[in-house]
Amino acid sequence: MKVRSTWATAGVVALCSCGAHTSAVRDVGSGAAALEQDWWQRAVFYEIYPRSFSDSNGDGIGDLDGIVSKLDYLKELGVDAIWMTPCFPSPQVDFGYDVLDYENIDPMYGSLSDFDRLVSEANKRGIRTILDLVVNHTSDKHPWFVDSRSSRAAAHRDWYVWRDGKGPGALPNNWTSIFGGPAWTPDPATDQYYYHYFFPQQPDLNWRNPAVQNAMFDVTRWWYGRGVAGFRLDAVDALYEDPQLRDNPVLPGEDLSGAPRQEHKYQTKLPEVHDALRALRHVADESRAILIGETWTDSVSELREYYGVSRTEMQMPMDLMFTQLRFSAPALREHIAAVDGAGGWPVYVIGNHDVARARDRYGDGQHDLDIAKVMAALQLTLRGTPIMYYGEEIGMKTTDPVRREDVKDPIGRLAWPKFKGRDGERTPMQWDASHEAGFTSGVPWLPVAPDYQSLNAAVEGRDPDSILELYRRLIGIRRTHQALLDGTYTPLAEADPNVLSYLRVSGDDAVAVALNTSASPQDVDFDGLQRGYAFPETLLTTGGSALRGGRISLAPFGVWIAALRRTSSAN
Ligand code: ISL
Ligand code: CA
Repeated sequence: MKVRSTWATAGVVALCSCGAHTSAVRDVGSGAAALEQDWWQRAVFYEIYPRSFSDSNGDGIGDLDGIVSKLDYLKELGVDAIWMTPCFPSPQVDFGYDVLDYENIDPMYGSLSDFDRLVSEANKRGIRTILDLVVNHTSDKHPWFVDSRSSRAAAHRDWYVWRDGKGPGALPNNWTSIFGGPAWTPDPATDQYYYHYFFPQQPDLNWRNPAVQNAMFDVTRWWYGRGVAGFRLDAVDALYEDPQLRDNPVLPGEDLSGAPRQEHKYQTKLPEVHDALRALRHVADESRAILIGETWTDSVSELREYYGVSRTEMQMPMDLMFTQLRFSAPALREHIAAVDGAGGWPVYVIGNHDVARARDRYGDGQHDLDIAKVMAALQLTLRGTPIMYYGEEIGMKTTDPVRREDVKDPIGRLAWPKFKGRDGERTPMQWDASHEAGFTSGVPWLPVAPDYQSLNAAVEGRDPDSILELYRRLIGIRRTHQALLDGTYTPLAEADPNVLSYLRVSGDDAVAVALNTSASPQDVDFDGLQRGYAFPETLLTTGGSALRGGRISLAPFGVWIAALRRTSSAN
């Protein structure tokens, strides 16, 4: 069934209000005009999970030299910045999110000199390096915690959150860890409990202690001095806890461990978080570095707060709500409008190392690859910075372990079979059809997905219709069209239930995008635009979508992107 809808007047309204939009857009935080956007606003970011990207020495674990060997691939893809999840020395209980030395590299990944080489090789290719700062907690093996637990009088005692139980054998309160079980672990040596929002091996730092703050600020300075362009700040909303230790409200249902669910009201999102972020930003500004936030928010207004009053907090709080959206034009349209209108520079994320792969999450089980292509086109043509996750560009699938004994992520072992953990989105990158997908010459730490012989970067690099080629073309188009870099975002045909369409405009440059989120062909009227911008020059289409007789005929899950020129009547 063909469905017809129209872009009619939307285009005209959009074009007329362009000036007003522009002034808002041009307030980009640094006070600079949009034409002088900061590098991170124009950049395409790419998240690397180092264990799973490329193994250079055959031990089955990806490493820094492996990443260096793939920089040309990333450059060719069009990546401007890589964010590496933690590669600091760590017992690896939470695969690096349990740090025991913030100023070194874990030997399994290489050495500091390998790191320096990585930064300089990346820089040679115009790629900046972002590290992941685990600010909320350390490993229980970190010398700070080892000292802290040694005695109540220890120098680092107050670097962590120690409390007495409420009575003999009773915990300080009802708080739970989001990884299951109580958030308090008793420590017989000093007869108190320590607090951990994550695993017991990840004790929370006490951010109310200025010594802790200064130590973390110094860590960031140390890496900025080594050429790091910024940090992704891990679990920022968990930095502070209620000093009165009030009990959390209990909710219906069960958490991962089968205990009653609770609202983590007194453990997260305390207002003090923003003081810490301003201080971290102050230090970042000394080195013109950027802060990216792992900001799991419940609303756009909450997301907005992370930019800070007068943009004094993070430049790039991630919109992770995007990963939870349904793949449907109305749901996407509504959310994008809210984020775009929130006043900060949007940061769109469709997948990461904590959630199922985008291909399966947005997919309907039948057209997953087509849907992944639509999501790629969307993420790379919106107003804002895209952060990709490795493997997304080749359409990798979530590959969960089949047996509990094969699970590596401790949450998966705990919550099996209800939740199989995060291994599924962390399987080795599929480079080619050779031994273990070209990831390692040895035995990979997590099995390579069984589809690697046909689903890999080498095969897709030779196929003009592959998702990898689509990503390359999209990034290329993004780079060469000012409208896609800094242009306003104007939704079109907002009542259309199946097609998400919008216009991006920057001065004389305009790009129109139409995305069919349905499994049937759709027709979109092109009339409205002709009064302001016309003469479409097709930049990219999928599935044979095309402009026919003034209408855009979109294939099922089709993508149509075109550059427009301003007509004389559009002044
Ligand atoms: O992973 C999640 C759900 O599956 C999230 O709740 C996640 O644990 C939380 O957002 C914090 O994530 C970050 O810190 C964790 C680490 O395990 C995650 O990998 C990291 O992204 C603890 O450091
Ligand atoms: Ca290795």
